[in-house]
Amino acid sequence: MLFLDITDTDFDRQFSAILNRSEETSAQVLETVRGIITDVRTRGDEALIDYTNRFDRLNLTDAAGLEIGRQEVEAAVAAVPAEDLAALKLAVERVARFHEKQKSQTWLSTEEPDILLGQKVTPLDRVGIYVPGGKASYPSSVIMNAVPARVAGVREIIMVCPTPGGEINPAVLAAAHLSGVHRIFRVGGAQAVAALACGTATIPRVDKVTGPGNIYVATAKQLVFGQVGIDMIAGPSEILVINDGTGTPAHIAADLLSQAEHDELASSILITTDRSFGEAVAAEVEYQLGQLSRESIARASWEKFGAIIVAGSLEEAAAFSNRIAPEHLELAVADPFGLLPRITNAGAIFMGHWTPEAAGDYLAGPNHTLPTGGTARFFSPLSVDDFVKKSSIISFSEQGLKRLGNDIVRIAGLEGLEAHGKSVGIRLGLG
Ligand code: HSO
Ligand code: ZN
Repeated sequence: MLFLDITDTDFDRQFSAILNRSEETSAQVLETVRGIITDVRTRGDEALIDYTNRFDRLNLTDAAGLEIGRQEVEAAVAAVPAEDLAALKLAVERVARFHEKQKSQTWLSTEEPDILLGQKVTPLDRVGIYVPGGKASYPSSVIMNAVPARVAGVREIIMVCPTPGGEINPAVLAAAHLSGVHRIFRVGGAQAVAALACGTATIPRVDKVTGPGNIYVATAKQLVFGQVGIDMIAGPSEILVINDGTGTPAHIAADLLSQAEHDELASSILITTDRSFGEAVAAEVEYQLGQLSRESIARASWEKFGAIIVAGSLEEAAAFSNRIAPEHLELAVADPFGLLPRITNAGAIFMGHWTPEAAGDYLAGPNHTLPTGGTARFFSPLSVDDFVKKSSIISFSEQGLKRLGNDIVRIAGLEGLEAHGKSVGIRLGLG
């Protein structure tokens, strides 16, 4: 962990290791993924069965086995303890309610005579949600991807999830069921992304692929982008906490560790105006690390990509945070709403001492799919907007075309595009 003063002369150099921590896509990974995509495109289900049997140690013999049927889903739902199911249900309801507010409407403007202009909003027809298998198979990620798609009005939501050794977390299937996922397939990796992008006899082609995944999945999404839509490419998790010396060091330490436990590459940073508060948090992190079941992941992350920084003022802290553009930003200060206007780059902002980041991960309502790696400078959280597209609407009456026709012809002339001009002229008798 780095303990730095923001005025240290080599602050930027010391800090650069934290900023440049994402995984590089090696040429090897790129080549492997390219090969898998080509294979799925040409051999379809047969390729899917081969890869799934090989990577997930299954014995599928025909493509029908790729789908997780209704009965299996219902059995999983029944296997989830009632209180867990109730918590997932609450999350689904709250996330749905929040995302309802994001819906944009089709509109038509009549502010000019003779001309109607507008925008038609249409849900994507079919989307594919990638859900990782194994340890990082999170029900909350199913909810955060499927619910906005459902709220947007997507007709068919397909989920793909690898089942290593045939195992799948029943809570993931329950979350899919509660969120409105229509079909689920037991495939993962680049082959699953390829199947969603190209379609096979069994897995229908989708319009957009969303959801987190490992480097193979992320690379596959990048390679199929253009053929289908994708959401953002999620990098390792990040949290940045701004503190003014108020609050409880043990609480802040717990929040820092909640991100560190995700991944050895996760980064947790505290910037405080109070050096002794920073020192107390450092001691607390050490103490709490020893009590975590995922200690080795959290410790690796904290040691390499953890930092405590002492700033001269909250203004300085906010400016630093804007430079990092963190995925999660906690304003653990006495007056978080007073500080908020200074914040310009952050995926999600958690206000005050009683809003731990984990609330947003699970059920506050906003999406937990957030821009990472400084991309909060220009990306937004996953939202209903990611599951709709917009068409422009233009409607002129004869009067309208008469009013603007000459200028259309004039601009067509500037571009040397005579046929454009004539398409107007022929209507208006301009010769
Ligand atoms: N914090 C993660 C999302 C997550 N947390 C899922 C727990 N489960 C996104 O950065
Ligand atoms: Zn999390």
